[in-house]
Amino acid sequence: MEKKFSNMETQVIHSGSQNDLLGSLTMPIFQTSTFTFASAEQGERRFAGEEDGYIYSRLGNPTVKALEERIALLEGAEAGLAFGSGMAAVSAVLLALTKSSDHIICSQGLYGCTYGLLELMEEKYNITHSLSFMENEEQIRSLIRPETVCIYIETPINPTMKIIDLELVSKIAYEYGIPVVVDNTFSSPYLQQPLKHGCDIVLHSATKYICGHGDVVGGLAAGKKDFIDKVAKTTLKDIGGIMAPFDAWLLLRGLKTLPVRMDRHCENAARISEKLKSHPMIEKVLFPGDPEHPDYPIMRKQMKQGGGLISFTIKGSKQDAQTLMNSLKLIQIAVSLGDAETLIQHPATMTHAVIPENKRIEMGITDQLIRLSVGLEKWEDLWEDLEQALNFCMR
Ligand code: LCS
Repeated sequence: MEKKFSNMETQVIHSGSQNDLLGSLTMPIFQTSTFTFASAEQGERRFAGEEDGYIYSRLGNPTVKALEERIALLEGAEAGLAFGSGMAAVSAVLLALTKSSDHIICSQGLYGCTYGLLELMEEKYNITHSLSFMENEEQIRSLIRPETVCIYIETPINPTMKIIDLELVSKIAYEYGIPVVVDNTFSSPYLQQPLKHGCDIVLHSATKYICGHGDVVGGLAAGKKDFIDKVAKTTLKDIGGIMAPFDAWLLLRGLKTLPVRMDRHCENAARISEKLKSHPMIEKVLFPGDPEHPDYPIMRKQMKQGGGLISFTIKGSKQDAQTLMNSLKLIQIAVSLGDAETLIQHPATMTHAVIPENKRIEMGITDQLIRLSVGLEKWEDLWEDLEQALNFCMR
């Protein structure tokens, strides 16, 4: 039985297929690799697509399907799909959209491994890409070529926190019949629903806010049923980056508290951003929820709140950035984001180290840039830790 609700706080708990088996409150974990057929003929019908039903867990699994239905509803999409990692989702979607010698337009700033994938696609299949901040119509139009097959956006951009105007991009892309893919990892569907702004496909590293507890690596995609079915039957099924049932179960559990967690992440980040701005060791704070952030008006248009991530540059060198991180006592040094624990990382030497230095600098990722994923702790405790570390660096 499928239930639909209009408020996300209720949707994250009740929407999608409900399990009726034995009345269990939560979806069971269907920890099985394969499904038996009542007869050889039934197996034939299922493979031929003439009869609904499960076949083999790489082609579909009930626990995973419950998550796929839920992400589709949360993103306002026709269908959803789960993957073994965010990168499995990114690669399956990009490979489904492209063929050899095509061209992709991307945001000037991408997660390091997404950039690595684009380089790989160019090297192996001559699929080229152009990077742009997409600040106005001319900038976007000037990059569109006959062989351009998609526009791929991160917003907010990891880790520079620039915001791309989704309505502007999708309006132009629509004129040319080019699909717009949005990596919505930094916002989660609670803060931003790209399809409502005219975009076509939405992706997540579910490892982050969707999970929320730092214990799963997973990916999700959502969009039109035709496209999602195509990915399911090709670049997911045949490349094989599927999600395990237990991970889907953990993500369904994590999703239930997404709105509650996001409100706290956002509030904590806003408090910390204000405090950071007034510290003499800080050069610049990059936080989309700050009214002084240059993209604040676009953020207000398409996001519910500014998010839980803050990047900032310090006055000093790479060594000073590392000293600052090493001086923290509560905040932990780790990549990933969106967890209950506040995490700090140095993009130039960690998440974005694979990007050549000149390209990295063009994106705004300098040695002085530090990214903070603000967790769910009491914000005063977080600030106390940051302040003592910043003060230590100034000595
Ligand atoms: N997209 C974005 C925006 C990401 O930040 C990441 C991972 C991915 C896709 C890939 O997802 P994964 O395969 O790891 O689930 N971002 C990371 C980060 O910023 N720190 O560690 C991983």
